Amino acid sequence: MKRTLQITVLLLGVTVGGFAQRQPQKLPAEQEIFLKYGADRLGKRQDENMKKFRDNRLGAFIHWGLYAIPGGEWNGKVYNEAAEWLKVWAKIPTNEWVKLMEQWNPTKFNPKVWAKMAKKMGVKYVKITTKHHEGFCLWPSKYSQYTIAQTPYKKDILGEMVKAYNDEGIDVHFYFSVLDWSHSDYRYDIKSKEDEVAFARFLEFTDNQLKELATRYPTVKDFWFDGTWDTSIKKNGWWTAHVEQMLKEILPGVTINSRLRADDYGKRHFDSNGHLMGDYESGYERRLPDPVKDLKVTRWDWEACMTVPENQWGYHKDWSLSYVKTPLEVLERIVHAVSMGGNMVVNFGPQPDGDFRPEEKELANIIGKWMSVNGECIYGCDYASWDKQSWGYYTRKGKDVYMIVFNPPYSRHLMVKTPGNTKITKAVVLSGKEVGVKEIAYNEYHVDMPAKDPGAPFVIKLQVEENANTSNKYREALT
Ligand code: H79
Repeated sequence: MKRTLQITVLLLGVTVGGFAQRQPQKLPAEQEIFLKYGADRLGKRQDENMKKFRDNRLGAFIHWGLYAIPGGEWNGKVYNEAAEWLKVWAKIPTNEWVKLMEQWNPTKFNPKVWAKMAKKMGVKYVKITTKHHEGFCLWPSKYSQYTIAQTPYKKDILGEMVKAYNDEGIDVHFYFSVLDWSHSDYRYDIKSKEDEVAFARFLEFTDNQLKELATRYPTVKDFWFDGTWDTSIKKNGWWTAHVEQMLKEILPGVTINSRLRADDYGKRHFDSNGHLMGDYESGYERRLPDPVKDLKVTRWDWEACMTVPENQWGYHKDWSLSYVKTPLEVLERIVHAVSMGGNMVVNFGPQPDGDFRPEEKELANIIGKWMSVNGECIYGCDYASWDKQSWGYYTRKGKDVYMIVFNPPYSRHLMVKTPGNTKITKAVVLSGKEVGVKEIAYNEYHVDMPAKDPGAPFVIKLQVEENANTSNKYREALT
């Protein structure tokens, strides 16, 4: 009774403010409700593993599964929607879909080439779909009949990838879909005793697969859960907390995304008291936080992920069906994410033959070239908390502040406003020359453009002198 009343107060509080669509803010402790399966901590994790996750900043997603074979086309019809959901769009029964396993033979697959490509692109980690919604496992799971072991390829392709990426010093993260279209015990909701029994079996099966992944591949650094939005899972919030604990017992230090979690009341990502569950927020899929309204994102770790076409994660034959972002547009999103204190993961959907499509190779190349010159404004960098300027974004690492210029002004003066008691003492273009800095008013500077226009986004590193008493307050916008 008391609990119900408290929840009502909480919900009212959130809607009356007119921000029903936003995450509830932290409540005063006395108004918080008791949760058995809510947040495990307040604030960011500060251990070495989390620090590494955060410092990596740039990652790549690999969406590879049976869906790569039809590539968005079924019985001569091309579906424009996400290729990895084709089974749903074309209403293909599981027994027919899994026959695609007979065609899984990626003759051009070379994990060393994949790892070198990632290394050259400058990504510090790769998130691999171990099992997407379709249920096909890229590892020889002993709990499923739909695995790589039952294809002509036979070998443990996930293991080959893990080894190759690790050999290049790249962290491996596992994507895992709880939702499994191939499993007869999966339930979208629990409406009967029979559902309850079947779903309990399904959760045990999932535990077994996760334990299998965590023990077979002990170098995995992170689990990124997906397919956790159904009512059946929301009614079993206890299980999501259990999974996180179970994985952390097997792999101390492993990081886990918020999308796994649901609390006692089925509230996801953020618990009923407004606290983040899991280690980092993973709701930014194909979008970024709003730089003005979402200042709060700097309070927790977060990671965004993006597709290159509008919404294709798995391989789709025809990218002309939606707008394809240019490498510069992808780069700008990477920089924007880091400037707001987050990570960015760029998606790749390898072809069924094991090669990457030319557009993705070119993208990796262009990003890599830029990162090789300018990577120091990305890796280990964070939100700088300086006033947003229209020429681009700021990032910060310790005492260094980086200006990442995407829109140079005709005036050729880059306006910089520094926080109180902060002086700019020097400005240098990365892998270039020093540029002029002029103080034009109190805490206002003009930083010069490089003499020769770089013709591409460039980075200026600022050396600053701060009064020890200066505290960087939050401003009106992120960057
Ligand atoms: O793996 C990629 C996507 O396939 C997967 N996540 C990324 C990383 C993803 N697909 N869809 N979604 C995430 C969002 C889910 C949308 C849903 Fe629905 C809304 C699921 C249930 C309601 C749309 C409508 C899909 C089914 C019904």
